Amino acid sequence: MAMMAFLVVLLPVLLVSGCTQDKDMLVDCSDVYKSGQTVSGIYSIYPAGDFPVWVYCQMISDGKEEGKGGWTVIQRRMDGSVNFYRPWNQYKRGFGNVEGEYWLGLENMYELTRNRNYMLRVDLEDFEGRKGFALYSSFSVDCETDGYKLHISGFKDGGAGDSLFVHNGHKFSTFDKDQDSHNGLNCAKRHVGAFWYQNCVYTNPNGLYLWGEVPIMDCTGNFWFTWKNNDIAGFKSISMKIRRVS
Ligand SMILES: [Ca+2]
Repeated sequence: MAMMAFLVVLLPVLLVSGCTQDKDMLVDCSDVYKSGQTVSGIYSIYPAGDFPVWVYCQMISDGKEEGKGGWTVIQRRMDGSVNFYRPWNQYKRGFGNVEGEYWLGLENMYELTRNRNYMLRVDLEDFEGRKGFALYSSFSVDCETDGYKLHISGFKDGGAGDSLFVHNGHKFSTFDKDQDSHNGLNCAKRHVGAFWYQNCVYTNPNGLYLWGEVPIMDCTGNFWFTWKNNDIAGFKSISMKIRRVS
């Protein structure tokens, strides 16, 4: 029952008529963490200040500066339970299950990052249990009319290398909205995913989940090129999370 309840939680929930909004509304997991919630789990946040959005907050406080505070998980793959080959409107609004695999939605990412500074961390784990990550000191997403263009900078290596640099400055593409810079190809269709494709891809976090199998067509899994090349059986888990920088 609990899982069913969370299947629809990414949709905006109407506030009860007559209720006033809390002026200390929690915008993201950084706020949730600061409010005293230091256990990782599902919380509601207010990216645009009006409607609540359920999200998984990863609370890391291992003492290292890069790990401190509450991270808002914006993308997560972990078991292949959710289909990520979806059209534009779903990538815009978000989909999935916040207890497991989900995409927070481009509009939410835009609302969060439009007036605030965020860092981005991408965590990867392969099917042999090896882990790596990539850290970026700055992350933001433009508005829809600008194609939800990606902006990242300040890479710091956590063993995975920088596979996002080729995607920096590019618009988001889905199979039904080709905004990539490859004139002869629909990168989302070719790589069976949706991403800030350039010409086309160094990483494909929203590609096929392969359960450790080598893909039938190369470069269609959820790979991260600078750690392992495109032909591998994708990653067991890959997640993208952001944390506010004051
Ligand atoms: Ca194209």
